[in-house]
Amino acid sequence: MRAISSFPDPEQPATGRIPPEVEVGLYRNMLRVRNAEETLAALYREKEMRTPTHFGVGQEGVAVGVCEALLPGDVVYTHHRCHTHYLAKGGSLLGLVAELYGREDGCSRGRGGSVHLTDRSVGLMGSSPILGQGVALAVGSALAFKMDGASTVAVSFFGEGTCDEGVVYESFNYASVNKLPVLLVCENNFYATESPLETRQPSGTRLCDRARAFQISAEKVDGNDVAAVYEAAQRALARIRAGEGPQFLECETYRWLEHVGPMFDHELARTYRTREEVEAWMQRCPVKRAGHRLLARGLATQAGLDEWRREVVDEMTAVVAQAKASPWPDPSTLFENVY
Ligand SMILES: Cc1ncc(C[n+]2csc(CCOP(=O)(O)OP(=O)(O)O)c2C)c(N)n1
Ligand SMILES: [Mg+2]
Repeated sequence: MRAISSFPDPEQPATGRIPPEVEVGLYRNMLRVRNAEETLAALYREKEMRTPTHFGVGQEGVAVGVCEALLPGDVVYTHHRCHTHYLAKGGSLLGLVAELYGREDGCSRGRGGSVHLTDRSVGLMGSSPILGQGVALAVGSALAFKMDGASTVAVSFFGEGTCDEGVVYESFNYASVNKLPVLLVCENNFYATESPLETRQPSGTRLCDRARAFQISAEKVDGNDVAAVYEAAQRALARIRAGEGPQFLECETYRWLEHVGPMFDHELARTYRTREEVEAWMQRCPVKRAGHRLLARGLATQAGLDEWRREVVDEMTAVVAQAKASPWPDPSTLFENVY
């Protein structure tokens, strides 16, 4: 099990001292994101959603942990696996669901689909399926913030496969030389489409060392431990806001579903990774782990966790009905906002 043998190897585990209200918020946000994506994945099989969809089920700890540490005015750029980041940054559930159904109430008014979520009102500046683009754009935003003397931070979420793109290193270099306020968050889920990390990078490669080569300080964290991600993001953001320039976080995590689409790989008899490996990572479920910690800290009861679950299910049920009732975009507006 390739992706298991290298895990876990965080540089700093969670301290266990997160304020209770934050710990509860991290759990409830992850639960909401998980339920939204699992519901969408189930509905996707009805073939009413026609957009190619990359689910982030299993990776919620990264989006929620980082976004919880941000200030509302901070901005986020992401790539194709973007639902988690949109919701974690405060995006509208209806905006997400209606976008996947191609409706006018979608955050991109039904024109973008799953890989083009954008919502300036919550600082989700853009999602792009072009790997590396979200890194360059975040660095550009960070340059603007620095020139304006603002304390705002730009965040880029990208996969470890995106670290194989040249533009990423041009962006790292520029951000470092100019000490730009950008947080570079690499979600290392060990695969790019169906290609494992070890077949793409020389053995022993450490992604953090790539950032350090540009004098960017870097930290590796257990991405399935939302508290550890939150604390690492807080440390990195404090350094950025102190003027120390870009920071890199490598968050090790794992995607449960196929690369694009709602199925498990084993349902399609895919062989690029084993069912045992997927199931071993499902045992490390970030949502369950956070729930166990709440119980252990006495911050929730099992009945309380069940009640929160019912709340997110009810919210999602209502939003799906609303999205399906939302109007289609008027064809006469097809060329609006096209540049
Ligand atoms: C510039 C570019 N090259 C190739 C692709 C095709 N592509 C889409 S997703 C993907 C894998 C991305 O892997 P990673 O960055 O690790 O993100 P993950 O899908 O694992 O979240 C590839 C190669 C693309 N979209 N853009
Ligand atoms: Mg990947």
